[in-house]
Formats: sequence, C-alpha cells, structure tokens
Amino acid sequence: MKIGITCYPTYGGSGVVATELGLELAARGHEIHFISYAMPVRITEAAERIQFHEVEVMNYPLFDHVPYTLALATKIYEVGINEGLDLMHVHYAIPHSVSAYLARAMAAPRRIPFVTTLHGTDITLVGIDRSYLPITRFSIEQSDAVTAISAHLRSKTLELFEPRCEVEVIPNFVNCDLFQAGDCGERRGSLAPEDHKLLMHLSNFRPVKRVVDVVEIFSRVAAKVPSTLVLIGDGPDRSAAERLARDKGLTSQVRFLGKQDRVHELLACADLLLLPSDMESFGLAALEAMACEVPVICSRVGGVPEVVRDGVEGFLVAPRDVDTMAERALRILTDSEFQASMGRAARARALDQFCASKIVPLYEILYKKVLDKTV
Ligand code: GMT
Repeated sequence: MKIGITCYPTYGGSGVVATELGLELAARGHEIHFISYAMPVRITEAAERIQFHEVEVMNYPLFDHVPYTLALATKIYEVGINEGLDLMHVHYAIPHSVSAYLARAMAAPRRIPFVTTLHGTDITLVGIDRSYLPITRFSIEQSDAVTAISAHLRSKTLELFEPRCEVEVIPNFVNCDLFQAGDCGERRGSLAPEDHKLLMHLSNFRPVKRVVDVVEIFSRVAAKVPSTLVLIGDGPDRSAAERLARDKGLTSQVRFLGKQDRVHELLACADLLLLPSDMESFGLAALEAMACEVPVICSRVGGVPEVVRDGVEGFLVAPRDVDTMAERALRILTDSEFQASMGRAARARALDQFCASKIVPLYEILYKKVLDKTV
C-alpha cells in the first residue's frame, strides 16, 4: 500500500508512535510518505520506501497565526494525487484530521480515505476546549476509521465527544528488537559512577509530566542509596527541574541530556524509569523502558494500568505522591534480585502484548477494511 502519515514531528509520544509505525510498515513492504512541517525525529537516516514531504507555510503580515491546517491540507492533497496514495493515517486529531478531511474533499472523485489515531490530549485537554470541540468531533466522525491508543482513551472519547462512529483500540507498541537489555559497557560509565543506581526519566517536559516530581522522588532515593538521575528530553519544565536539583545540592547527580535520538541505548542502561505524570493515555516511555528490562514507577492514571501492573513490572502510585513513589523506588533498588525479576517481567509483558510484530498487523487489517469500504 501507499500510505501517507501525518504527525507532530517533534519529541512527543504521538510523533514517535507515528514514526515507528511508518518505519515498521516500510519494512513490511509498504511505501510510506511522511507529511509534516519537519522530518520526524526518530527518522535518523534515509530508509528504503520512506519519503518525507515538507509542509511549507507562507507567512503574511495579515496573519497573526499562520494557517498551517490549510497548508497541510494542500500538501496532503498534492501528495495524495501525485504519489497515488491509497490512504492517509493522521496521528493526533487536531488539526491533522481536519486537514485530511479537506484534502479528501479536494481530491474527489479520487478517494483518499483517512484514518485518525487519537493519542491523548487531543481528546482529554485540547479537544474538549470549546474552541475545538465541535470541529474535532466533526473530523473524528468524518474519518474513515478512528483508533485510540488505549481502552481508557477510547472510553474518554465516547464519554466526552459522543461521536457517531466506531472507535477501535489499537495499543501503542515498541520495537522489541531495538529496545532490549544490552551490555551498556562504557556508556553506563559515562552516565553514572559504577557504584550508583541509575534512574531515568524520558519525556517532553510538559507540565503534565511532573518533571519536578521526578527530581523530588530522586532526592529521597539519593538520600538513602548512591544514585544518579538521567533526564532525557526537553521542554517547558526543564528549567524548573534544573533549579530544584540545584537547590537540593544535587547538580552532580542529576544530568539533563536534552533531546536524544538513540533512546533505546540509554534506556537499556537504566535501573529504574520514573514516569510520575498527572495524565498518560498510554505511557509509551514506560513501555520502551519495560522492553529494555527496566522496572518502572508510574502514576496510576489514564491508560497506564493497561500497560503496567502494580507490583509486577513496577509500581503504580497516585499522581503527586512523591513519598510513596520514592519508597517504591527504594524497594526495587535495594534488592537486586527483586529488581532483576521485575525487569524480566517487564520485558515479558512487552514481548507478550506490545511488540511491533503483534500490533502493526492490526493497522494493516484496518487499512484493508477502509480500502474495501471505499472502493
Ligand atoms: O497527548 C499528548 O499530550 C501528546 C502525546 C504526545 O504527542 O506526546 O502524548 C500522548 O500520546 C502518547 C503516544 O500515544 C502516549 O504515550 C501518552 O500517554 C499521551 N499523553 C497523554 O495522554 C498526556
């Protein structure tokens, strides 16, 4: 199939899922056309059967806000016609599904059906804002198929939007060959001293991720066990987290690596992942760590319990309860056999439920259904 994929190309989970999906589909023989304003971050080298089409947005003094939605619709339309796309798959409803809807209307009678995948705040935060709700509901209903990345997000969508269409759950996935425990060797030494436990956090540092809580948890752990915290990613709350680490006298033990391309190599070096978010529809970072045999401490929110079982692959704790999170972290880090067995359980869960090889075929089946419906 010739498939167009639109996503936010930056360091967010929805962009990561869309990019990994494109790479997996290309490896399975499909022709993939990414359409966005920048090259998606996890595409680090030229790959067979993958093309990127940049959306250029003309600015003009009249525009206080550039009309990206229209430029994207135009690009989807052009690529759809010129490359003969069979369908579009847009990730994150706002504004991508509206652009895909416009492109499909422009291309008629040529059919360019589109699939919308809902990821989280496109429903729970941004989508329910009055300024977006009617058009988001409209574009969801107009989609040729709609998927949500967890059962929790599906039920939230039904509750908040009451859409007159099906919403299918296709969970997020991880490349289990790439994300796996490995010998960190010298890299481990460059991240933390030999005798330290290594805690990690990976996110886009938005307020919802509670990066400051990550530092709070770490300060309680570091008071009891020699340890280092490595934070991967960047975003609005980085400076607050840096300030807190400084105030607590932890600068030598807290390392901010910024945005990184090869996160699988870093995660494989961790002893524990912290994801204390206020909300996660899925919690992709937790799954990626689990695939690397790393136990996780997460907030018990949204779709996270569908991924992590409390006491099995890690622990689930009420959001913002940093004391309990630290206590659970210490339980893992002070018992190496317990840590190893949780790590093995984490890998087993990823292998059993969430490997790309299990999930990507579900998208292929959905695409076929959409194409059968539209011929
Ligand atoms: O919805 C968002 O906040 C953005 C989105 C992203 O692009 O990072 O995150 C969501 O999608 C991820 C991938 O499907 C999920 O792993 C995250 O849990 C989800 N974030 C939230 O629900 C807050």
